[in-house]
Amino acid sequence: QATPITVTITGAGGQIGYAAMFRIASGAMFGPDQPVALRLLEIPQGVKGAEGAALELTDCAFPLLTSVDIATEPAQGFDGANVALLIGSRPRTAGMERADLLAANGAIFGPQGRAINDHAADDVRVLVVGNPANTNALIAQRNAPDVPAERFTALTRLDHNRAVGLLAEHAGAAVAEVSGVTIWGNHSTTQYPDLSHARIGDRAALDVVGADWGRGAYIDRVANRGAEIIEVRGGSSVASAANAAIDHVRDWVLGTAGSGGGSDDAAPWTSVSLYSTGAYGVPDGLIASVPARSVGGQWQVVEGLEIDEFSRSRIDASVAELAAERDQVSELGLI
Ligand code: NAX
Repeated sequence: QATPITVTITGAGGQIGYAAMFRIASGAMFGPDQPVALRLLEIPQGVKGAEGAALELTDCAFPLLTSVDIATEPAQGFDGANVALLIGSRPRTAGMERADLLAANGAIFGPQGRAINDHAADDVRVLVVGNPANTNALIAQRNAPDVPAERFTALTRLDHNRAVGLLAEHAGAAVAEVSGVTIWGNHSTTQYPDLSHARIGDRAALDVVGADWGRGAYIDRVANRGAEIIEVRGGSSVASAANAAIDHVRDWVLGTAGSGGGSDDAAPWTSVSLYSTGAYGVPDGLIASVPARSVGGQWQVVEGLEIDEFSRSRIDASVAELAAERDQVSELGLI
């Protein structure tokens, strides 16, 4: 049997961790032939939740699950991690000042970045889910100087999947017919769900749905979908967030679905918040959402897309928010 892949899940006693771990253990992340070892990292208040989940994992008798370890120290939690899902964070609550939010997350993602740097496996891949996800990923990355920067990513796959799902629903088309959707920028309400290059079957998506909707109400609907879920469900997105995290890591490790591992112009892409090296005018070092394919276990930004004036201004606005967040955490001495 193959060597197990060690997956560390932070915030494993919480909702998204709970929704993710059973699917990971069942093979949804790496396929039906790849064993996994789980490490659940929590703070003391969350340990009972992780312990309870671990009991249930035993009761599933997953053939692919080789071990479950629970830790409260990052050094132990990230020891030998091949994949790190950073889900636990301090999200914004009502009345919280931005500086307090960023400082609280600096206190989480700085030490976690250092522990990943010192203890994770050489091939570690990091996905930050906990909000503010892009800037938390930046904090972790800047605290892990020995890990290649491109191994730090943040989750905008949920936004991408929402964008695909809502487009298909509106057009009365099958999800499988939709391609070429991109989420640009920050995982926040400034994000830009871009249909400029999207297709439904063999037609341009904007011709099918009309630019009034595709560049109007659609953008707001996708960007505010999290709030819509909270309003209707009475709680934030959980299963869809866990699903997106699994999609993100699966595509990263195994290749973008349907691309056959190739990087030809026609191959499908997804949206990933990646460490920028300047593509599409995103300043170096920001972790921003871009269109990307995974080839040979590495993300590659889709090159050469034409960006019109409307798209340019929307991308720039969201990227400006990321730059402002970076400046704030820098002023706070967190990076
Ligand atoms: P929960 O509050 O259910 O769980 C969070 C867990 O993290 C808790 O058990 C807590 O004890 C633990 N935790 C806190 N600090 C920790 C630390 N330093 N080390 C280890 N564990 C720690 O939240 P849940 O619904 O699971 O959401 C988790 C995060 O995902 C939130 O920050 C949320 O805002 C974010 N989301 C991000 C999304 C995205 O698309 N990027 C979408 C869904 C979700 O809103």
